[in-house]
Amino acid sequence: MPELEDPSVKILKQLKKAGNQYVSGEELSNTLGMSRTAIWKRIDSIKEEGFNVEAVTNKGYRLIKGDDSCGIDAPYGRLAVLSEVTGLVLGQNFKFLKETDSTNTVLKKMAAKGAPEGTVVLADVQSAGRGRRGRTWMSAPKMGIWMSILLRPNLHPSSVQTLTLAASVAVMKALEPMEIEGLGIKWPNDILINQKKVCGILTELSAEAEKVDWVVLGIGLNVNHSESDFSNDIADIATSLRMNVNKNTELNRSEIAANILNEMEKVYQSFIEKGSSWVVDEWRKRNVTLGKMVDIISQTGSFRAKVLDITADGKLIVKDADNKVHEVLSGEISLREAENWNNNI
Ligand code: BT5
Repeated sequence: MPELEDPSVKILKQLKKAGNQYVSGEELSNTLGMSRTAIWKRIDSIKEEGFNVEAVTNKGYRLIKGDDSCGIDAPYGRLAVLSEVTGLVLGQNFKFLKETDSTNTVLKKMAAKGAPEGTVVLADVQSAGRGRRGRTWMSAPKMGIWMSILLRPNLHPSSVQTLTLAASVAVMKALEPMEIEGLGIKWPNDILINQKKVCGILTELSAEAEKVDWVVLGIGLNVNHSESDFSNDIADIATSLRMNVNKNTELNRSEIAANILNEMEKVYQSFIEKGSSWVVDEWRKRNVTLGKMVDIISQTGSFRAKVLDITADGKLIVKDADNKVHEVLSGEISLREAENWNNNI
C-alpha cells in the first residue's frame, strides 16, 4: 500500500482540515471504511508521533494547537510530513530516520534493490552528510531538512543536469511564499540568500549507455539554524531560512519538506510533459548567475569569465577575458563581487 494511503495519514489530514472543530469517530470510520476501534488505535499512533489529539465523548477528535506558532504541525517525522503531501508519487514510499549517515547513501542502496519511483528518505540528523566531490555537508539535528528523493525517469543520462536544475526550481517554489529577500539560484543548483548558501543539492545516478536507471536527488536545506549553529569553517558562507524571516520561533520543517515534495512532483511532471526548455526557463527566472562575473573552477585550473546564458540542457555559456566563449557542463563557479570585476570582459 502506498504510504500516502496509510489510514493514519488520512485521519491526520482530515483532523487538520477540520481545524478547531471536532471530527466524530463515526465520520472518520465512514470515510476510511474502518471500525471505530481501528480509528481509535490509529489516533493513538498519531499521538505517539507527537500530535496532541483531544478525544471527547459524543464529540469526537480534534487537534490541539501548541502555544507556539508551529502549532499543530510541530512534530517532525513520517506522519507530520505525509499529512501535508498533496501529490501522488513523491512520498508514496517514505522512510523517516532519526539518525543516519547520509540519506543519499541509504536511498541509493534502496534504489539498487528496486525501490519505486517516489521513494523518499528523510533524516533528522546525518553523521556523514555528503556534498559534491567528496565534500562534507553539515547536517545538525533539529535544524534542517536532510532529504533524498528517488526518480526513475525515462531519460538519456545527458539530461540529468536538467533534473538537478528542476530540483532547485522546486525548492525555490516551495520557499517563495515566505517572501525572503535575496533568494536565488547559483548555477547549477545552490540556493543562496544574499550570497550565502541556504540549500545544496547532490544528484547521484545509475545509468546504462542510453538510459537512466535511477536518480537520487539529495536536498540539504538549512531551516532553523542561528549563526552560532554553523561550524566556524562555514559560518561566513552559510545561512538558514530562520535567520532571514521576521519570526522569533522555529519554522515548521515538516510543512516545508512536504511543500518541497509537492512542488518537485509538479515540476517533474512539467519537465516530462514540456521538456527541458521549460525547466531552464523556470530556472532562469530565479537565478542569480546570468550576467555575473564569475570564476570558473575546474580540475585543471580556474579562469574569470562573464556568464552570458544557459543552454536548453543546463550548460552555462560564458565569455573569458579573451572574448572566447565556453560552455561549462559541470563544475564550480564562484560569484565575484562587483568591485572585483574586470572591465575588459
Ligand atoms: C552541496 O554540495 O551543496 C550538496 C549538499 C547536499 C546535501 C544533501 S542532505 C541530504 C542528502 N544526503 C547527503 O548526504 N547529501 C544530500 P557542494 O556544492 O559540494 O557544497 C558543499 C560545501 O558547502 C561544503 O564544502 C561547505 O563549504 C558548504 N557546506 C557544508 N555544509 C553546509 C550547510 N549546512 N549549509 C551551507 N553550506 C554548507
